Amino acid sequence: MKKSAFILSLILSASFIPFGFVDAHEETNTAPQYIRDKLPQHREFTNLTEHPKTEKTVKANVLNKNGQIIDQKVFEKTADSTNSSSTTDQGTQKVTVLAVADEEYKAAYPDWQSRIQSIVEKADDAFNRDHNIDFEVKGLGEWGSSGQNSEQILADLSKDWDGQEYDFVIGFTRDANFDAGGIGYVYNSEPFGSAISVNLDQGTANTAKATQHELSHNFGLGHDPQGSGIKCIMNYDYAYSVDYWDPEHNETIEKNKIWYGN
Ligand SMILES: [Ca+2]
Ligand SMILES: [Ca+2]
Ligand SMILES: [Ca+2]
Ligand SMILES: [Zn+2]
Repeated sequence: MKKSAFILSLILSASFIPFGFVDAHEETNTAPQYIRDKLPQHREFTNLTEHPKTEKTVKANVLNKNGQIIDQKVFEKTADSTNSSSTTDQGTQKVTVLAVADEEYKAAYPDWQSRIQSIVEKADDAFNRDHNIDFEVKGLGEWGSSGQNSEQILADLSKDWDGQEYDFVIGFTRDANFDAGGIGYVYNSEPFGSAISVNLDQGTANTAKATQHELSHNFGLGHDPQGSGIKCIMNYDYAYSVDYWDPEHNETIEKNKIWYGN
């Protein structure tokens, strides 16, 4: 079976209830859908060469595993080195992010806090530019990731960190069992709690691309068919090479962005 057909069959299958929280009231169309998103890993490990643009100065709470505030960190607004008109593309719709690193990620990077903040700030540049949505990292957390595969690790993040007052919870992992470039929930209506996704460490540049892809799923976007030639970050063929969406996906983001922020 083709990968696209396989994914579609998972979305459509009423019996595919991965972790018990997709309830049976399908006719209400409110249960979050689940996508088994095997966004492939990139061949290369590529880091950003410049610090990405932070659109607005933000103070983030640093949380321990129990959710208690143990520190605060300020991320100053930075200019966009690639765009001189740095105020024109600043998203006025502010959405909040809790960025969490798992134990393997933390062990690899003593600077994990600024590292994952940079990834989110790179991933949101296109959301600012094309949809006026600005992601703000308001929380930084630790996470003991566990699971046999990426689906279980996504569910583990949801179990540990959903229920906080953030629009998005984004996990960053180096867990050896995480068998994808990224994975996220595809919602068909506003999620009850936070929107959840997890991305593999592939260097900050590639991880930012995966993060933009998974955040897009959180807005209800599906995939473009591979081999279609449609250039969009939601097409596996281009997910690591473009930073924009095709017109249909742009429409979906505009329709659903009311789910998040103020
Ligand atoms: Ca940014
Ligand atoms: Ca931002
Ligand atoms: Ca782990
Ligand atoms: Zn995907």
